[in-house]
Amino acid sequence: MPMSRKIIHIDMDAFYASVEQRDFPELRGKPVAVGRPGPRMVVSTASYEARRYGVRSALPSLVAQRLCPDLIFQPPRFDVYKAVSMQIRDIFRAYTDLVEPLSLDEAYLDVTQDLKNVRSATLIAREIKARIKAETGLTASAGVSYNKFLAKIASDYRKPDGLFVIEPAAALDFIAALPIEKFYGVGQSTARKMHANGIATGADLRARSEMELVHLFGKAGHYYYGIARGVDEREVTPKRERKSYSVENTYVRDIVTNFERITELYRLEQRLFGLLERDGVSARTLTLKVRYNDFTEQSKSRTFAPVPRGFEAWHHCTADLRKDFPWQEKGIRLMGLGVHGLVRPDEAALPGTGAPSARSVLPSSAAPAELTLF
Ligand code: TTP
Ligand code: MG
Repeated sequence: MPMSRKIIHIDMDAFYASVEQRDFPELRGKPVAVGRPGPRMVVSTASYEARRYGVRSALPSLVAQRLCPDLIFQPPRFDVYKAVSMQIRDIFRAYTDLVEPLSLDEAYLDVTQDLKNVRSATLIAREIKARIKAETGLTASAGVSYNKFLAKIASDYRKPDGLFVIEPAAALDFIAALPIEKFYGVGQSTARKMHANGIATGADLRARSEMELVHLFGKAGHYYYGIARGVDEREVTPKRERKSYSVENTYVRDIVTNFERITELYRLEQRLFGLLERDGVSARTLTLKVRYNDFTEQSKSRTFAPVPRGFEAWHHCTADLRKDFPWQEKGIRLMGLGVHGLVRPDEAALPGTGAPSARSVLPSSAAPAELTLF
């Protein structure tokens, strides 16, 4: 069984409706449908209060009104949903490069190696949920497992505001008990066909041979055969070009000597510049962030020209930047190193941005969004 990956699936709860209830307090606690009333209209989504009446996505508005006479129709505000979507994606990208958005309100994250060195996918999911709540006022549900299929099912399992983990050892039993309607990728017509063939649960599905499933369902049969056994090798494929790279580390024990500071910084350099190398990109601006044991924070950036290339060049830049930090008589709790102003290979011929410049010490709250990670 593949056990090597850590995948999180995050999905916002009653997304459009929750945004409306957030922005219009008079809608809170009420049955709300996002969409327009009247013939030929459909409901985009419904608040949990409205779902109790059977109102849900894609239901004709007339039917929804009949089911719930007190239903409040709220016209959609896509620009606001889009803005929230960008906010949550920024939160995801603080933890990993591998973010695959599926729609405005959901995404897969591969956190096998996370940028903050948290290491635990469950802890990351918890942190992400808390940050979404703090920064947007909305709740999300998270599923954690070792592949996309299980992570997606897990995020749905404890909605709303849920966090559900399917550990590798528990996966097979979990799948066996699952009604096939719950399997992602099994639509209504496939579900009917499965029932007609005596397949009602994951256990029933697992009892069938791959040949039989391919015979019944064509190419999808291979996928069904795999997921019945907890096997889903699909990768998390990021969709957007990134604007910055950053790594950081929180230390269990404060760093107190200059030697440790340099060694730990060197470790961060290896991680960060390794990522740049992997992706074949360079950058103009380097930022170093330090958090001390009294929770004060210092962050400094320098822009270099020409654009540094290769580990050696970056190492010299980091050493230069380090000189901007006067040695403090307090222990260091966290260090972060990052770059922005990315230069991709096809821009290599472009000149840099002029002479090196140092920016003054920034409180982290004043740093641009892509630097707040440090
Ligand atoms: P979903 O995540 O499917 O639904 P949801 O977030 O509203 O509710 P849940 O708590 O069950 O996740 O879809 C996200 C948004 O996409 C939803 O708020 C509105 C929009 N949407 C439509 O406009 N039409 C549709 O048919 C569906 C399914 C969603
Ligand atoms: Mg949702």
